[in-house]
Amino acid sequence: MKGAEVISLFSEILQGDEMIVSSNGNVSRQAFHLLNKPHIYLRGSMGLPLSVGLGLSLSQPENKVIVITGDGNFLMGLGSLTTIAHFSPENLRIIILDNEVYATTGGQPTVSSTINYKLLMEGSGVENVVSLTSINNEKEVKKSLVKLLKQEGLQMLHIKVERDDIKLANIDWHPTEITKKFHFGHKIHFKSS
Ligand SMILES: Cc1ncc(C[n+]2csc(CCOP(=O)(O)OP(=O)(O)O)c2C)c(N)n1
Repeated sequence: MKGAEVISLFSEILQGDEMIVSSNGNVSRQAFHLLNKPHIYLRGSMGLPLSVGLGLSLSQPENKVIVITGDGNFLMGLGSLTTIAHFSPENLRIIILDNEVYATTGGQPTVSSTINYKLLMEGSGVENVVSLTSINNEKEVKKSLVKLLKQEGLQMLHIKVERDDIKLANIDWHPTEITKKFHFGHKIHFKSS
């Protein structure tokens, strides 16, 4: 399966009130076009989806927060993995779409091919980890996504995906617009100090 195919599969099983954080580049573009709802589509700097997902899950404990990240982004923000495992937010789910490259910028290899994700995440203290290391297993991927949404507690799902070179249009919402639409769409009100 390709990353975009996983995201569209995923969009079929969402219940509607989940909060999604997608990593910058292709993953955010694909999520933006396929999910077509107000979520946090990160743009610009890499490496932030784990920390943004952690902050969001702690500040919005009533909502399920789902981070969808490329392997490049996940690895750049790896320090947050141990913090996430330590605080273990019940409402947080992390999905890694691992194509072993920085596809957005032309396919330079990441260091993903030599990482054992299950060991990495479990060693950091995450208890519920699934790592799908064979590509193209749609049935298995769907089953794991359904389980990820249903099962209680912090969970991480690592999925090897095929490299996808299709260039998608940029996200045509400015980051401030993304934030405003997200707040409005999920009825989040911040108290002014
Ligand atoms: C700090 C930083 N470094 C580099 C870039 C350039 N850049 C944008 S997306 C991207 C690749 C992201 O890789 P990954 O998360 O694996 O997703 P993929 O592109 O494979 O879908 C890179 C290198 C950036 N935006 N920010």
